[in-house]
Amino acid sequence: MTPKDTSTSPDLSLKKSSPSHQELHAHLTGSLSDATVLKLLRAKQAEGGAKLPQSAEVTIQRGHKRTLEECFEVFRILHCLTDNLSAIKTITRDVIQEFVADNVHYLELRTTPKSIDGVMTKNQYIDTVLEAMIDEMKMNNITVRLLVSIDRSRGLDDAWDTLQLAKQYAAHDQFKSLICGIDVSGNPRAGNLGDYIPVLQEAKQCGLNLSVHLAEVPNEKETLELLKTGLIDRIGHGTFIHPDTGGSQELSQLVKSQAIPLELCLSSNIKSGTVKSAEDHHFSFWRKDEHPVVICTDDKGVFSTTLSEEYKICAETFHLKKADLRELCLAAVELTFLSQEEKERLRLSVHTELDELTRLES
Ligand code: 6MZ
Repeated sequence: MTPKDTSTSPDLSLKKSSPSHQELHAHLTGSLSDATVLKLLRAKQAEGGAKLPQSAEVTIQRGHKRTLEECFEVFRILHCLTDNLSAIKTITRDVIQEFVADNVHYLELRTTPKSIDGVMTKNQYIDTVLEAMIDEMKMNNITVRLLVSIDRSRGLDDAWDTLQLAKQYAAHDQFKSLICGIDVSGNPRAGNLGDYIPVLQEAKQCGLNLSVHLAEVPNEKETLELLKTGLIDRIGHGTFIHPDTGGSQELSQLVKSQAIPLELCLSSNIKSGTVKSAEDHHFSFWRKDEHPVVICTDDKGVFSTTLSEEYKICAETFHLKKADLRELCLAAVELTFLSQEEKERLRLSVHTELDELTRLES
């Protein structure tokens, strides 16, 4: 691994001239910065027994690409570095601090609970993530919520297990307000999402919000089956749904009729090769149709990006004006998995901030 040794602690300077953002699609392990990876490597080296690959590039710099399969290999390597509770605490804290430094005021993190015999249980994994979230919220101006991820490559038993865990925490006195739903992710070429529908039905019955990675690669049959369930609250990526980007009228009609918002991650899609270039990104087609979308990072570490960079790419590519960006910001608030009361508070604070920025500019 050859991460740059730029700094061991994140830059906390806030960008005051641009509005704060809401991040709704960020995988915890994929969000690790080079600085954090280096910290973890050093901890492993200090332990002395690390079985680590000799060389691997963790981040994908601008202009560079990898296949989706190669990206999933990077996750596997990162999981070797995050195989204990101390590392889970470090990565959760670092990732949140880095989002704070990028002027993110609301963050929905997602992660798959993992267990390692004799080292950590899935409960301890989630406890550690939630405790780190609470610590960081006390010290920073950020609200963080957690989506518990089902990894489609881990099979149905693991998915039921994850759902039980999510239900347990969603009913927990101390933690319930921090759990905002279930994410379904993992290698889109692994398994069949249709098999997971009973899990999603139960999740929904329990009042959990559902964000599902859908059509990240072309798969009309699977996408149709999932959309027809009417269970999905937000779609991750949705690259091959719109008829202009390799989907179909039927798929896009199903998304539109249910008004399912899309979580769009430009750098991720471009660098993993599912979208040719920013100009070709499905953002433009859905926006033209006035469909709800939110700009997200996906894996800010692996794809070497930040949320403000994603907004910048979007603005430059699609010639968005300041007003358009602010409209996107406000729209993002509506797409959060917050309760109505919490959403109202966030909406108010974003409005106040945007009014203040407009006043400073005039
Ligand atoms: C699908 C993705 C993903 O859970 O270990 N993940 N799943 N598509 C993507 N697009 C590139 N990026 C990340 O974070 C890493 C995990 O998030 C999912 C994968 O399951 C990956 O192993 P956690 O914190």
